[in-house]
Parts: sequence; structure tokens; C-alpha cells
Amino acid sequence: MFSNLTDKLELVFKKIRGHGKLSEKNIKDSLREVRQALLEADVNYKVARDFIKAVEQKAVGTQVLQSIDPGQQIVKIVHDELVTLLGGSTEALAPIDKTPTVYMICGLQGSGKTTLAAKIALLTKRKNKKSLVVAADIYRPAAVKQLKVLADSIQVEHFHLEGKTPQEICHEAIRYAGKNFIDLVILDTAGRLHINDQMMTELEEIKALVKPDELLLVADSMTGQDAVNVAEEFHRRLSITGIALSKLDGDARGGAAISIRKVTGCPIKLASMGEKPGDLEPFHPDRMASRILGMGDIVSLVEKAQETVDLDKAQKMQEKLLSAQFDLEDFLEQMGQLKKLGPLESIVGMIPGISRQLKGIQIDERDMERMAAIIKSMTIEERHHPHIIDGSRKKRIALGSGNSVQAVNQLLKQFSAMQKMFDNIGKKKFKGLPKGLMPFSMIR
Ligand SMILES: Nc1nc2c(ncn2[C@@H]2O[C@H](COP(=O)(O)OP(=O)(O)OP(=O)(O)O)[C@@H](O)[C@H]2O)c(=O)[nH]1
Ligand SMILES: [Mg+2]
Repeated sequence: MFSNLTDKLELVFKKIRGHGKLSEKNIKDSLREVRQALLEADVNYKVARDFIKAVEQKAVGTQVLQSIDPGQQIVKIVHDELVTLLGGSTEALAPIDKTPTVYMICGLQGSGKTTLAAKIALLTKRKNKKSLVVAADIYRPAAVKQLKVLADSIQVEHFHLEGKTPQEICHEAIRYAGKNFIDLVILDTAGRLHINDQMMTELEEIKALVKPDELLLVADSMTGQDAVNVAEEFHRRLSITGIALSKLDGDARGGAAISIRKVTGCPIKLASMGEKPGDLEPFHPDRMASRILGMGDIVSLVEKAQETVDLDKAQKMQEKLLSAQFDLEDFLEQMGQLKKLGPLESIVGMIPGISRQLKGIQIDERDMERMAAIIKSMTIEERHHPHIIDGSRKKRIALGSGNSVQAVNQLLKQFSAMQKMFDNIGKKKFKGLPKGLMPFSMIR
């Protein structure tokens, strides 16, 4: 996420920290570089200008210059100001406290509305509440089916009426939900390529009819300033109540995420981090600021791990690792745990200081699958005692897993290197990580 911007800001901060003492000129020069980095990340120029002004006002004060560590102080001011820019505190979605509560989702074509509908439904299900996803996109032939497939995959009820208008479908869905004790109705509306009057009128009519408790706009963070302009227009016409930023897992430059709150005045409530129904997080301005500034986001990482990883197991694994009793069977299990957490790139970005080290290293999930296949072709004894794997065993394993002997050799080599790593620097390097998070150290 935003790796270019993060890299540039880290460089500026490194320079700032390098000065024992800071002069006003040092600060101004650095802030100019910060501003440049923001503009290159496609942040709205007015937002960037005001941001720098605010930071400068606080930074140039004598307090900073005389503090023990002025560089650190400036980084903190930038961080705090960025948190403010992103909205200050976390804003929750409207409570699900009626039968039914209604969330309406709108946005341009391809922004991620249908995917978001499923993501919210899954989140609701995890809170033991019943939701109904409603296909109100009658224009794109595959749209109804797409939502149905997603809904089936997470076992959530789906609603659609053939031959009716979107307004009728939404209206009927809410009546149906009321009768069937459904807690949350999620309306997936149709998008258009560009904002046009017909789409807006349809959305206005649906809104008037269903009176949604939450009117969410999905803004595609890959589209930079365009997303901000789109949000402004939607907000003007529909008074949206929240923004969901989608595709934050891609190589978005950051401009949309950083500017959208300030420009529209509308809170960002959700962050979409991938294509799967589980890839949704509440938007936390402070954590996002930390990620943007390359400080990682340990809090989200721990939460994610707690949701998906068996922490007891992780703890035992950590002990094994550190006492060098880690074998290939454990390795296989760790890969499985890691995969459950979601796209590797997005996990790596949450670990403080790691993202930069990993720059240029490709993490290929297919590599992991190949390694898993090789280990699965070994006997349990071989997994526990890799040193017994001789030439003929290697041939058998290669054949069994559909790989070459060379690939088996490579895996064994990597495994032994990893064992050594844990013996040497592992303990030192990762001692700052919370308990149970050792699996992440394997991403190296
Ligand atoms: N990487 C990534 N892909 C996403 C995310 N959200 C949606 N997508 C993908 O973006 C594409 C469009 O998503 P949809 O949910 O179909 O978008 P939509 O807004 O419903 O599109 P229309 O119904 O055609 O207007 C799909 O291929 C999704 O898998 C996300 O957060 N990250
Ligand atoms: Mg759709």
C-alpha cells in the first residue's frame, strides 16, 4: 500500500533525524520534500498545501527546535497531522439495531460495490446477525449472478426480482426483510462509467424510498484524484454518510485516501484490502497514518492474527522455533496459517520496518504452494528429520509432487537456511513482535 509515498517519506525523515539540531531552514526544506512526495502521490494540491502549513506552524515553534530529539518530534507532528487529515478518530457504520437496518452502496462501475456488499454481509454474519444482499443492478446482465455467487460462497441470503425496476427491487427487499427477521439489508446498486444524471436520479429515488441508515460510497483508491472528484459529486447529490476505500491492497499511490476526507468532509469508514469477502477492515485514521509513514501497523496485524490464526498454536510454534526444534511438518503448518491471513503483500506492509527490507523481493504465493506440495509428498518421518532425505528419497518426492529434484533440493536448502537464521538473528530481530506473531518472520 502506497509504497512509493512511504519510501519517499522515510527518506525525508531519515535525513531529518540525521541532524543533531534543526534549524528553521532544515525544517522548511524537509517539509518541501514532504509536500513534493504528497503531490507525486496524487494528493489534492490544496490538501497538501494546507497540510504542510499546519505542520510547519507546529514544527517551527521554538519548542521543537529546543527539544532533545527535534527530528523525532517532527515525525510525530507529521503523523498527528496526518491522522487529523484522515478523519481523526474511527467512525463506525450505523448500528444494526432495527429489523431491518438498511445500508445502501453506490459508486462508479467497477469500483467494488458488489464485492463490498458481500464483505459487509460476512462481517455482519460474524457478529451473528442475519443479512440480505440485494441485487439492484438490472443493467449489467452478469451483475445479479455475481452477487448471488458471492452470497452463496459466504452463505448469506440473496434477493432479486426479475423484470422489476431497481426502485421496486429495493422496496420489496426491505418488506421481505421485515417479515423474515433480517437484521441488515445491503443494497448493491448499479454503477456507471461516469457520473450521469440518470444514475444519480435513480439513486436519489432509491434513497428517498428506502431511507437508508447508511449510504456508502465505494471509492476506488487506484484512481487517485478522480475518486475524490467522484466522491464530491456523489456527496453533493446524495449526502452520503460514509466512504469505503477499495483496492487499497493494490499499488494505489495514496492520493485518494489522503485527500478524500478533507475534500468531501465525509468520513472514511471502511478499507477494502483485497478481492475476497474477508478482506475488509474498519478504517482507522491513526493506523493508516502509521502505515503511510512506514511505521507499520502492529495493532491491525495482531487483530487479524487473532481472528484467523490459532494463537495457542502460534505460541507453541514460536517456542519450537526458538529452541531450534522446528521441522518441515511445522513449516507446512505455518504456510497454511500465513495463507489464511490474506494477500501476503498486505500483511508485510503492516510489519514495522519490514516493508522496506522486502522491497524488490517478490513474494509469490505459487512458490508457497509448490513448497507445500513437496512437503506433502514426504513421509512424516522425513518431515520430522529432513536430514534422512537422500538421493533416492528426493527422486521419489520430486515425482510424487510433480516437481524436479532440483526444486526439492532448493526447498531443503531454504529450510536449513531458515533454521540457521532463527538460531542467529531471529531472536534478536523479532523480539519486538508481540507473542504469537513469529509466523511472520518466515516471510523472508
Ligand atoms: N484487489 C482488489 N480488488 C477488488 C477490491 N474490491 C473489488 N475488487 C475487484 O474489482 C473488480 C470490480 O469489483 P465489483 O465489486 O464487481 O465492482 P462493482 O462496483 O460492483 O462493479 P459494477 O457492478 O460493474 O459497477 C472485481 O474484479 C473485484 O474482484 C479490493 O479491495 N481489492
Ligand atoms: Mg456490481
